[in-house]
Amino acid sequence: MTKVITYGTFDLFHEGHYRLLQRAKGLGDYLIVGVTTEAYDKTRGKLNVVDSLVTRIENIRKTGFADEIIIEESQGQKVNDIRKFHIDIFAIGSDWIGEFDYLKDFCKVVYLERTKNISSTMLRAQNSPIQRIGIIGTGRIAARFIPEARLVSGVSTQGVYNPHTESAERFAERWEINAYTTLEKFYDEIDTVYVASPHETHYDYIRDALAHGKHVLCEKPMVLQRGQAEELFAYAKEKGLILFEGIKTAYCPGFHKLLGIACSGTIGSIRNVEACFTKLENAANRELTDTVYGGSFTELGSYVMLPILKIFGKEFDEVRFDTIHDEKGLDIFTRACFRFPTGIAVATCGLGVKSEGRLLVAGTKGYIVAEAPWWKTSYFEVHYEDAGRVEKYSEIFLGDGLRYEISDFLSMINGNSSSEFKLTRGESATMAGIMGLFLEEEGRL
Ligand code: C2G
Repeated sequence: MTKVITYGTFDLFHEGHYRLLQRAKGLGDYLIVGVTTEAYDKTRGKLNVVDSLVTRIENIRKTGFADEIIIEESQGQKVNDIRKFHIDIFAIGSDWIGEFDYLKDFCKVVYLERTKNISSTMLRAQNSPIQRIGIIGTGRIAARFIPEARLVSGVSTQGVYNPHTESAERFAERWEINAYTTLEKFYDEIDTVYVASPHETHYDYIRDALAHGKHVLCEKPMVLQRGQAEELFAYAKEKGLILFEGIKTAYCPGFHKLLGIACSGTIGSIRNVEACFTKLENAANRELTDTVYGGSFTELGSYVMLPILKIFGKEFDEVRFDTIHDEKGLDIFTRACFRFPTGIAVATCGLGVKSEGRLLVAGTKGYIVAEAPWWKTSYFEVHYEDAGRVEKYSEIFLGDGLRYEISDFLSMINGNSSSEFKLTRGESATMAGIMGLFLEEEGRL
């Protein structure tokens, strides 16, 4: 008898899950299905799981494919299960390719092709809240998005659009999703859009997606002019759709803890914020070759402006830019100095100059410091005049951290506005306005 085992959350049970179980069963004579507990999903960073364990087990049972259903409670359990149940084959969807190769020492490992198309007929029939996401753009950030989206229950990455057939197909093949080279077909088969194309194309893509009735999650910087941001937010509102700027730091739990403490009065009244983020970029990359929309401020400015606006608000009295240019005239190091009614702030970013990336929030009683990579906040300290008194805080930050914004975006689509405060429309528009001022000063707008 050939014994097969597979594992999963199987939340919001859909045809991808059904087909996976069907083929896993087909590999042998006896199928064991391991279903993850809520606690295990939490530790492995799976967000937004909707169905209870009981419902998820019941859905698997109803397929008739499982001969036995077990509970997966912890990391490392798979090896023990394989030994305990004398398993011959471990099967899992191909979105996990390579990840479970370590089990080859214990049994055969089979990756079954993931189901690309979650059909709208099926979703409608089940009244399912699954959002099929279509990605616009095939760059590095788009590739980072997919594994993160996989860990948010309730979204399924359906495909990618790029007008260049070869790029679209190469990307789609790598991630086992559909390739679209026309927007009509793309919009037909998806519910929401993730815009991950070059900055200057965002405005047109967002407008078009909203016009087609799609919610939009757009990579930062959403747009580079205040007027464009305001117009798009108004248009989204008029259409009853969510338009959401993806600055991952704004949605990660550690950054929230830091803001909460900063605003709690522990360090007194805040008078100064300094945020720095530098990343030495390859000279051949778009960021350093696009002399109109490239450069350090458009690339990293959103991250360094974020804590400043969150702490001092949107109303600054003055902003001044100091910039170091390369021979092409592109800013490789930029410092934006702000004056607010109650304090001052400096936002520093660089693609061609390396500096110490740190976030410092100084108050009348003490200061908070978070070292690089503070934009993926997982640790920070609170210091006081008494150097011996240091409070240390840590918080979870999983993977690339995009899952947090995807999860909040999904909640907003589902009518829950409790995370709207994390990055308000006004804050997004203010950032676009500052980008616009900078580009004007540089003579690029
Ligand atoms: N699946 C699929 N096609 C889809 C979606 C999912 O074939 N469109 C597969 C997954 O690859 C997985 C199974 O369905 O094999 C269950 O998917 P999830 O519920 O998302 O669970 P997952 O997070 O993949 O569980 O121990 C847990 C496992 O390691 C992974």
